[in-house]
Amino acid sequence: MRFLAKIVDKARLLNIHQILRFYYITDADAPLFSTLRQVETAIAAGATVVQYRNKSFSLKDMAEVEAVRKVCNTHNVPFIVNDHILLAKAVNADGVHLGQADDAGTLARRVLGPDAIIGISVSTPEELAKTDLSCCDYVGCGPVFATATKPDAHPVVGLAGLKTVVEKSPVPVVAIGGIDALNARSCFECGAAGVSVISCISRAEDPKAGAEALAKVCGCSHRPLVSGWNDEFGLIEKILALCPDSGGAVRVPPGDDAALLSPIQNPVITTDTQKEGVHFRRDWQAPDEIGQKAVAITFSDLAASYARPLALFVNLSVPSHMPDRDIEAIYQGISAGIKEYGGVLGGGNISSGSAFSMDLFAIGDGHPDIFPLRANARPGDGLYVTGPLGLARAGLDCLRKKEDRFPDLIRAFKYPKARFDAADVLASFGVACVMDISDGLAGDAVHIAAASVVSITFDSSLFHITPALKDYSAVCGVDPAWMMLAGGEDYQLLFACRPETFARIQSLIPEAFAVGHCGLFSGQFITNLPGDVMSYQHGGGNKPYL
Ligand code: TZP
Ligand code: MG
Repeated sequence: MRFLAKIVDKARLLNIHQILRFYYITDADAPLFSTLRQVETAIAAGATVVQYRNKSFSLKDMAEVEAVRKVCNTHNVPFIVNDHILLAKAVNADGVHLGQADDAGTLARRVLGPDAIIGISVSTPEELAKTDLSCCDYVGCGPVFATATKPDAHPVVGLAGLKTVVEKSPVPVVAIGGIDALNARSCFECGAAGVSVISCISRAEDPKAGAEALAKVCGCSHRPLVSGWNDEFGLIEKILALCPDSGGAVRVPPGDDAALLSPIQNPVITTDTQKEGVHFRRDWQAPDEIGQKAVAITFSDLAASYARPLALFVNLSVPSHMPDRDIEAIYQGISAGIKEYGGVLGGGNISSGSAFSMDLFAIGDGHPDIFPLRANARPGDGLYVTGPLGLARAGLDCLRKKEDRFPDLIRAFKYPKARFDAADVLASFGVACVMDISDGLAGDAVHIAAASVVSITFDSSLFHITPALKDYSAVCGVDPAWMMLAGGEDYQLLFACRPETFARIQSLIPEAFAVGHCGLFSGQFITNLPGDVMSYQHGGGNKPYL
């Protein structure tokens, strides 16, 4: 466990070093150059982080803050707010920078959460010694050189002062005060992780040239400015070009007010919602991975219902700062998912919203004879799964802990499969009790037990533990059986049938295995659940269930 903590710290440190390299701070009093243009210029030149600093901030400046945040988000540049923890919280900033006279870093951490970047100003080694850095990710040290931008700045600390602060500071140090392309290198030579600048861009005769010259010293490269999402119709056209041609069940392709489907014998309909921060995180999953997983998850319900996918409808809610290319990438993933499982994009909608979320609706063609139900388990049935469990949960934990030694587990979290192949086998044996496991074996088995009024007894000695989960559990000190019972998002099928039927099924689905059996209802849905197993909450770990 200690070893792991070290790896996590190192990952965070590396990341912070990269972020601090070219740190632009906005200048609310620049005579010729609006805050937004300053930020665009700095970002285009290659700035790695932007701080919104406005000593006379009032609510009338809110639109400006939002606009700066949007440009930063669109270009994946962390956005930090100076002084105001609550403003940082209100605009969902990536962090806050505090002075010695501002609220404490500990308060900022409590309000902004564990992922926020928190910086604090320190001018001298003595001040550093007095400062509580327990919640800080970096220190801003200066003024290193004389500056007219902050009239109340401390006396100049010089390169020697900077060097001492760097040596004594437990967190990376960014130099500030009077820095430009000519003297920035000397700050790096003192060990600074980055340089913070205002006037060498905001008040330069040629701000673009000033920003580009500094970027060069910082080793940052120019990035093309892109606009955020704004043209629904243009975007829809591009999206439709990415998706498989309509046809099949959809007689009128997307573009009209509604879709016209061919008649279907057994329409099966399912819906799912995917929300940023709850079901996915964009710093963990690329947009195409998010789209592809959303399709697999939605179609998994069709697989569990013995239905073939016919048409998928997707409503996207996207914040205005999200660039077109990310939305297109989401649809590339959606398209890949549809191509993998069949069906077509039947239509959808894009609207702007405060957060990124997707609502998906899928229409499938059901099996002519069987619609499996959770209520069809019988006492004496065995309880089985179609493949490995616990991998996605372990993968999620790896992403949370920035643990990169288990790529197979991370892949299991990012790319779950809808088990149509296994569903075909179960249907061919007439298995009548099936569901897909999204919330973890323990939580989902309760649904079967409750609907069928049976008591389920797990038998963890029967669990198949994959080598990857075994390794992960040994390294991280977790119980693999717990991961399999409590972990969610594997999207294997959970089913109940007679043991002799399972023996035949297993010859066709070799990775399937027994997890327990169903008995007469004894007053408890699960007879032997370890006390600490809880049901899986997407995005939130686990919560006590029942
Ligand atoms: N804190 C110490 S010096 C300073 C701040 C905010 C001003 C930096 O501005 P410039 O124009 O880069 O010297
Ligand atoms: Mg301050």
